[in-house]
Amino acid sequence: MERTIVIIKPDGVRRGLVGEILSRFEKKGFKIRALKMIRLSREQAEKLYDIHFGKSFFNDLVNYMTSGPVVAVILEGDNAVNAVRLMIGPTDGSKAPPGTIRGDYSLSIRENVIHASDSIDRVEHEVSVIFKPEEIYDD
Ligand code: 3AN
Repeated sequence: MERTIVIIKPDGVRRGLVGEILSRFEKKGFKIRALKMIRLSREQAEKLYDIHFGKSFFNDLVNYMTSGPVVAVILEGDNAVNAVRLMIGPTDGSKAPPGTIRGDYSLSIRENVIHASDSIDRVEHEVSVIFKPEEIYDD
């Protein structure tokens, strides 16, 4: 069993999409192993997106990610990292296929509703930025 982390971004929370998005993951068969609403600090947002440090959109990305609460969730299931990336769709909502979360709910490359880790190494890093070990539940 593999785990991944998803973060419903400030636009997703503001627009009332939390229940809809969590419902998709639950119906797909993922188990929720941790879940919390949190306003990211600048430091957390910068760590989360450290691979984009220095890019033209980095500051705007951090400003946006700290602009309101997010909902962070650890999901567990077979092939979780790839399966969840397929469900969220490509980065640019205006190009994401219908049926994906971004394809159904976003027209933007920045305000694209949801983040999901893109590798097992990133899962470990991103989980450590947001969750304490005691906030994660096993069976
Ligand atoms: P993904 O979230 O699909 O893994 P990344 O990791 O390339 O995409 O980008 C991280 C976040 O940075 C995106 N979710 C988006 O909010 C923002 N972003 C990426 N590329 C751009 C861009 N060209 N202009 C503005 N924001 C961007």
